[in-house]
Amino acid sequence: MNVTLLAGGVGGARLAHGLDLALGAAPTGKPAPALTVVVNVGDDTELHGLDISPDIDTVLYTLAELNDEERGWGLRGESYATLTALKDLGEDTWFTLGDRDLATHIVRTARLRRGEPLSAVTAHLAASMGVRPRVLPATDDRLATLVDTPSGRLGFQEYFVGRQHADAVLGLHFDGADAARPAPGVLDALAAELVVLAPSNPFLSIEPLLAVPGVRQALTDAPGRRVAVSPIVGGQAIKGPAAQILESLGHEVSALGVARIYAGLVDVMVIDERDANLAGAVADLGLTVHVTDTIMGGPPGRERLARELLAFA
Ligand code: FO1
Repeated sequence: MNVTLLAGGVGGARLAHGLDLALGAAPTGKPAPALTVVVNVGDDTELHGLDISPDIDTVLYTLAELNDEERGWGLRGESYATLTALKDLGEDTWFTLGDRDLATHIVRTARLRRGEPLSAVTAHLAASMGVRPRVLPATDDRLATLVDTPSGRLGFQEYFVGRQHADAVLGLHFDGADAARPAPGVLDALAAELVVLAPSNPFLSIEPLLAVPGVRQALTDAPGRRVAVSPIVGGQAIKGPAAQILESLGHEVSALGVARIYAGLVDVMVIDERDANLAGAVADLGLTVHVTDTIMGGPPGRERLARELLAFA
């Protein structure tokens, strides 16, 4: 079975891990089940001269079981000697980069400068970490999410980490998207038997993927089952600013609000059991509704949710 997950950061990484665990190794003589994770690059940034792809790294570290589970991003058991030294040299250190995480950014930057596309660099990093699924950036081209706020247009990480996503979001701009091309393999991956939209932020994580020309159309025309998992549970975001952004952009802050955004792009909407009362209204949008516990927690919870999704293929 071929499965493709469209993912942002932490929520996407956790579901990718669950799908990897659930798909497991191929039984002898059977073709290997293939998981492709297409990852948002709108959060990518450059700091200290290094190219940083936070969502790709969150997905890689989580699949390699090297991630810091509590924070959701970065590596477990990190040290920060380099960041402290950078601070002593007068650098801005608002973006926390651990010593071992920095090695990832150094390798990425060096290879990009040698002319390798981000997809090839990501494949190299994934192989080095023993990651089994194929992890693809949405595009090898530059695509930067810019956030319009009452204080003006902000770069994504300035909004998200620098200002702790405290500003009201008036709109989003995906700079470079018009000229971006899907990375090799992305459009083919959307022809999988199952395409899952992770419980990632619909505006900050999924929209920038769909903004790459051809991707939204390929998802609309996808021949397999298309399933989205709501990142809103009980009117609140599982993590991050999804609830505030839904509200400021005029959407209902609920799994129904998310379903309205995804109607036409997916066949099945997975909502949390705490939102069971919304199932009828979601079904009225023409979607099949699956009600379950969507809070994944640790690996067993991720694998359980993933198995329920695989049943839709
Ligand atoms: N998120 C934070 O909230 N604070 C940080 O200092 C931070 C550093 C960081 C470093 C490397 C990395 O791969 C991710 C990092 N993140 C940090 C997470 C990241 O900014 C966001 O979670 C994503 O961009 C949103 O999906």
